[in-house]
Amino acid sequence: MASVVTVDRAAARAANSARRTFDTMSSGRSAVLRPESCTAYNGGMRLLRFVAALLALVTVVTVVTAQEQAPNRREFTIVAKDHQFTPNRMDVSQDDIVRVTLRAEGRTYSFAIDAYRIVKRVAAGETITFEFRADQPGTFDFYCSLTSDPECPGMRGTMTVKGK
Ligand SMILES: [Cu+2]
Repeated sequence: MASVVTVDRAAARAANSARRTFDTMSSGRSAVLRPESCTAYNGGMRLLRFVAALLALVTVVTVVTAQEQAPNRREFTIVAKDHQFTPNRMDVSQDDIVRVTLRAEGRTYSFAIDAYRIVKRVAAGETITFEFRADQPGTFDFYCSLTSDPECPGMRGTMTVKGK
């Protein structure tokens, strides 16, 4: 009889121990009974959640950064003819990449924007393309900087760069 009691007590202790382990595991949201690896399992889940949160944060930061870094591209085709630019307006936003295709008809013209240090010459009948970043907000004249014709100073257009 004595040995049976001992076995019963041992069994009861084991059952109590298992119940405590189960209670501990059940107190969390995921009641998974894995007595031997309980601590390691919880630690693993915590690490996984941390890594997932970190990945989400990195993704958000990457998307925001990409949006800030990818500039808009704006294209304009301008014809210089009879001492006029057509069209004679360019409306862009700050930091846009502005690509200008400029064609000269009848004679040689140029296209200059002082504040942007731009002077481009295009020979009669030819087409040039250039681009620049509109990094300065404001309103700027573009004009023909050649001095061979008296009409040149009056050949003007306007570029408006809307600030961020
Ligand atoms: Cu001119």
